[in-house]
Amino acid sequence: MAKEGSAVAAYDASSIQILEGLSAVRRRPGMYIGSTDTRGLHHLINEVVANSIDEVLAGACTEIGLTLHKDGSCTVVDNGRGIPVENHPRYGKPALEIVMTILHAGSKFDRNAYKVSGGLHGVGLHVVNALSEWFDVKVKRNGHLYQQRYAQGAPEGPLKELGEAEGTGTEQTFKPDPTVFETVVFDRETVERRLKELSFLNPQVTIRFTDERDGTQQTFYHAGGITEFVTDLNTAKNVLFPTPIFLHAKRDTTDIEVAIQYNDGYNDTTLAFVNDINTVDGGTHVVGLRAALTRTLNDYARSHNFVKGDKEALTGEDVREGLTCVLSVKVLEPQFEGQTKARLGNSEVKGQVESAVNEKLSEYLEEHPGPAQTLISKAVQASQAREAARKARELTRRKGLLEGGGLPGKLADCHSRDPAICELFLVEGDSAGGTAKQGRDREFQAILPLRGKILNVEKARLDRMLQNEAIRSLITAIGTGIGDELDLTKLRYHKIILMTDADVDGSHIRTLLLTLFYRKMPALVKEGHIYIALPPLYRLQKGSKIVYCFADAERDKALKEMGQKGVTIQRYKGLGEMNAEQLRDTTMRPGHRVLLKVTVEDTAKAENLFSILMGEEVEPRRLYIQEHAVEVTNLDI
Ligand code: 0RA
Repeated sequence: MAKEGSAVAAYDASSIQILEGLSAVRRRPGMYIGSTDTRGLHHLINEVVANSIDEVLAGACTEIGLTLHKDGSCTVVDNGRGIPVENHPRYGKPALEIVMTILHAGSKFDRNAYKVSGGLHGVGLHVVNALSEWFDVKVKRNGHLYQQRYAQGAPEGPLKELGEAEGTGTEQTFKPDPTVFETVVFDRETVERRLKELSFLNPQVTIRFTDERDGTQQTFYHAGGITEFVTDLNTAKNVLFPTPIFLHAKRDTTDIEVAIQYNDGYNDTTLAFVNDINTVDGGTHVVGLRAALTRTLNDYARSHNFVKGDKEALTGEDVREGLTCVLSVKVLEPQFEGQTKARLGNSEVKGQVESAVNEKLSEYLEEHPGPAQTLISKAVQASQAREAARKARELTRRKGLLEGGGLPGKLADCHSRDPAICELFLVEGDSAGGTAKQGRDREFQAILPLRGKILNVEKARLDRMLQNEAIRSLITAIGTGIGDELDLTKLRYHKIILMTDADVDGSHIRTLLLTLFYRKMPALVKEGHIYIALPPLYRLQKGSKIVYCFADAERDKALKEMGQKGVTIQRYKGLGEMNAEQLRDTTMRPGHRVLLKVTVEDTAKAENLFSILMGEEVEPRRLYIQEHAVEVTNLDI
């Protein structure tokens, strides 16, 4: 389309600027979205949805819809004010095109003071646009419908006016570029979890989610906000008091909200958000919250004669036993740190959260003696158990020394003492353990067979956990210790590999181990030391040619290539069906094996499933098994 007058020069100049900006994003996508794996892919959705959430925060939007389409694209629609389409004076073209190609958080178009920035968050729609094969935007505004389409970030044509329309809103559809991303398949559960989370954090909005790939549809609306979030997290637990404690305060420009409830379990489930971003690695806000919790509960316990003197002081671990908590802070200029930018760095926030929670929580406790006494009694009990655990640990240490070397007798250790190259295989059962011992490379591969039941850590306290032999030998072999005392520098193997059968028992043991690592040794998961070995499902043989396959599709492909005739197929039901050589060549040998690195999300998923299947409430378990009947039977073939 021809432009007239002085706008021409501005248009050309800005077009060059835009193309340069786009190619910068496409050249180094990781700089903008962290990575091009599945995490980076889902970052695109977070970014687009965040823009609609900004309209919610501006009080201009009540509904958001998200649809995953069969062709791999994603639509986000909102009933906000619509991205402005008026000409931008400096660039001589519609504001929408500027938003889609240049501007990002920090621009004069900012609607939300609590912008998300700092590393990977709030990078702007132009980044999503640049990394999409195509991006289609529709805007309803000023009584008209407008539309524009982009390819790899560049406009395919000018903004078009398509006709009249009622109301206002924005509809964005984009298809991630397969030449940029390692995977372009959105994961329903990841999207679902994020939308559910956002609906708790923004109780004003209704979020509808449709996955056209499998026909599922869900609506998220939680008027109760983070209080309801905590109630939801405690669904499968026995709570100590029915209504979560809700605290809200402001310190300077920082807005602080906390919801707290205790259950009769032993774990700490604290989810922390900064400007709606889940800070899985914690940060200053979490440090402030913990300090306040410990201080306030100790003050209350002492002034109400639950404990005497400093000797009996409750520790942080004591007051967090059985805690379920959601902390949501809004920070004006958040600094996100760490590899995945999931930790808050602003030092001033620690004091702000600490002071707010100290004040509001002590007020609450004075006004609600019922819940106050219940939760203090729980912390006092925890403190007594901690003392018992300390004694049990001492005993374990002494016992370990008497057995010689301190390492468990079951462990077939490797020769090397360089943790960086050492690997520990956790193998289900003594028989597979024996095969693994023969098949390993003794130089750097150690084997620990796990016999019998691993204790259900969901229900057990530290002292009982340490009485379980399988868990004790596991912890001793790993070398770091557990809980607050975990010391990563003592890690004896940089790869800890779970090697279990591909059946229900195997998946049960895997879940138990993942829960143990997630709950008691989270640093091992976060630092990427936990792996799952993937044994083959099939062995195809024709004459002297042998092919191992790890999935049904792979088997079908291999069958075609080998010619169906004369091929014998062996289906492996467990590790025990392989001999040492086969196990080595398919599952243990670097370069030949397939290892899956376990992420925090994997463990969170396992953990949630675990609460449902192993917790004490019957109803959620029944519902889960009913809903997943098909999957459960598939697991057991
Ligand atoms: C800039 C200014 C205004 C709204 C928006 C951007 C806006 C952006 C997105 C992205 C997705 N949905 C959106 N909805 C609105 C305010 C415009 C005004 O004051 O009318």
